[in-house]
Amino acid sequence: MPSTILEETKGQSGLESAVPSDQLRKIVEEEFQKTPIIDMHTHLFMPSLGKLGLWGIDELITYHYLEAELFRFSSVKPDQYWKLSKQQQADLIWRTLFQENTPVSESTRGVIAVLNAFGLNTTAKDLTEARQFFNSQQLEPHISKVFELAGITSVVMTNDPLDPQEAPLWQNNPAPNKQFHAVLRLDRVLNKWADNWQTLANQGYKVSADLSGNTISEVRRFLSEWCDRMRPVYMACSLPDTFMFPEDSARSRLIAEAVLPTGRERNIPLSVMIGVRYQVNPAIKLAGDGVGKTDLRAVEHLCVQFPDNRFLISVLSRENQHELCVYSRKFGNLLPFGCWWFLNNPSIVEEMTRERIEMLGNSFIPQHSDARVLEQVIYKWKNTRRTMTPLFAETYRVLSEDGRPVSRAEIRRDLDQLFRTNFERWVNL
Ligand code: FIX
Ligand code: ZN
Repeated sequence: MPSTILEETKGQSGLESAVPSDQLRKIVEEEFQKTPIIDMHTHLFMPSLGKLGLWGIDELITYHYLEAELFRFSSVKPDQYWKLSKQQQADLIWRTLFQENTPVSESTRGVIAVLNAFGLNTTAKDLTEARQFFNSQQLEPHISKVFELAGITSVVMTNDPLDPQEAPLWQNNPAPNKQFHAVLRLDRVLNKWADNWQTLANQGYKVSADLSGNTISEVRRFLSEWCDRMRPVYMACSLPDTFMFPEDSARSRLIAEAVLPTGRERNIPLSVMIGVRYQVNPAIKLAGDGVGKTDLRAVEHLCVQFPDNRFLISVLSRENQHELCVYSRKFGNLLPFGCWWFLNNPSIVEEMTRERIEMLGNSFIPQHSDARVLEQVIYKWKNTRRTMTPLFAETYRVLSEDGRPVSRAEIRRDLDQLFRTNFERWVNL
C-alpha cells in the first residue's frame, strides 16, 4: 500500500505535443467531460435497498436545501408545511421558488438544469408534465441514463447500520451493484452513544452505556461484522463544530479503541466531516443544521497518534479551509476532499480548489456531490465541471508561462487522478 498518494503516478508522464495556451480551456473541457468520475460521498442507495433511494421530481423539489429557501420566501410556517403531502409540498415550493420568484440560487438553478437535461419545460405552471415523465421511468435504466448525463461511473453511498429501515435490508443480503459502493456510517454510534448503545445490544452485542466490560471488543465485533456485510470502502462520521480529539468522551474512546483499530485491521480509511452545528432550527428538520468553525487540532492529534490509519477529511466552515490545507501538507495520511454542503457554491468552490492546487498540487479530491436525490448528480457535476474547468486551464496556462507546457495526456491523467485514482488508491478500490 503506497504511504502517500503521489508515489504511484510518477511513471505516467512523458510529453506528447504541448497544448497551446489558447487551447487549454477547450482541451480541459473536453477531457473533463470524459473523466470517469467516482462520486465519493452521496446519500444515494443502490436499487436493492428499495425505497431508501430517492428520485423523481417531488423528491428533487422537496430537497432540504430548497425547504430552507422556501421558509425565506413563504409565509407558510414549518408546522403547516409538514402537514402537507409530499406532492403538496413540492407544488408549494415550485410555485414559491420557481414561479413567484426567479430561481437564481444554486439549489433552484440545479432543478432547472435537471429538467432541461431531460427536455422538460423549465417554466411550466405546475409539475404535471415532470411527474408524468419521472413516473414513466424504470429505475435501473433511469440510473444508467442519469449517471451518463452526470458523467460519473459510480457513487459512494452512506449506509447506517443502526437505521431502523436500512439495517434489516442489509441483514437480508441485498444484491450488490458495482455502480454503488457502501460506506459504514457511524454518526449514531459515535455522536449519540448514550441513545444508541441499546440498539447494538438488541443486535446481540454485549455493550454498556459506560463502555465497561467487553464493550470495546464488542463494538469492534459489531464493526467487523458490518464490514463483512457491507464491504464498505471507508467508515465515516460527521462531527460537530465542537469536536475535539482526544477528549473525555465515549466518542473519543470508541474512535481510538474500536474504529481506528478496525480500520487498520481491515485497511480501510476513516472519513470525518467536521463542523456541523446540528439542528440550530429543529422546526425545519434536515434543513435545520448549521455550520461552525472548528478547532482542527483534533485532526492534528488524530493524524499524529494514528500514523497507520488513513483519513478522508472534509470541514464545513469556510474559515477552516486554509488550516486543512496546511495540515494536509504535514500529514501523508490525510486526504482532504470535497466542497461540502454550504461550501458547494461556485464562488467558494473556486476559492477552495485554487488554494488546494496551490498548496497540495493534485494530491486531494476536489469534489463530491452529496446528492440525496438521484438526478441531483446531473447538476452538481455540471456545476463542478463549469466552475473548475477555467480554474484548471488557468493553472496550466501559468505553468506553461513559467516554462513547462503540458500535453493532453497529462491533463487527462491529472483529472483522472483528482476525480478517480486518488480516491481508488486511498480506499484500495
Ligand atoms: O453529514 C452529511 O453527510 C451531510 O452531507 C448531510 O447530513 C447533509 O444533510 C447534506 O445533505 C449535505 O449536503
Ligand atoms: Zn453527506
